[in-house]
Amino acid sequence: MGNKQTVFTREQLEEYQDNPFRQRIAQVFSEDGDGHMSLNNFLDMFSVMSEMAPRDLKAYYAFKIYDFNGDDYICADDLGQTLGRLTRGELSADEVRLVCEKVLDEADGDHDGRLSLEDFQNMILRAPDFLSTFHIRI
Ligand SMILES: [Ca+2]
Ligand SMILES: [Ca+2]
Repeated sequence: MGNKQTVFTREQLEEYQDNPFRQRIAQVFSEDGDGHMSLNNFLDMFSVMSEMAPRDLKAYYAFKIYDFNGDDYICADDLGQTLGRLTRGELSADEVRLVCEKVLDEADGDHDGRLSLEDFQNMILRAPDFLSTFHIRI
C-alpha cells in the first residue's frame, strides 16, 4: 500500500458524487451488483469514464446503467427513469412520456418497442454527443 498511483482526480470524484446515476453506476460496476464497490471496481469505473475509453465500451456501460430492471432492454419505463434522473425531476410526467416516445420512435430500429444494445449503439453512432449530453461521461 502507499505507492499505488491514484488514477482518478478530485474533479472526477466530485462529478461522480454529483451524478444522478451514482447508485445505478455503483450497482453496475460492483462485482456482486449490490452497489458496494471495491477499489478495483472504482478503478474500472473511472477507466470506462475516461476520455480514452472506446466509445463502444462507454455505450455498453451506459446501456447497462439505463437498463434499470436489468432485462437487457431499455423499455419506455427504463427511459422514463433515466429521464427523470437526468432532469432531476424537472419534467412533468407528460413531458417525460413525450420524450420517451420520441426517443423510442427514433432509436428503435427493429420496432419492437424497446431498445436493444444494438439499437442503443446505433443511436449513439448517429448522435455522438448523446453520451455527454446524458451526463454520464462514460
Ligand atoms: Ca430494461
Ligand atoms: Ca428495438
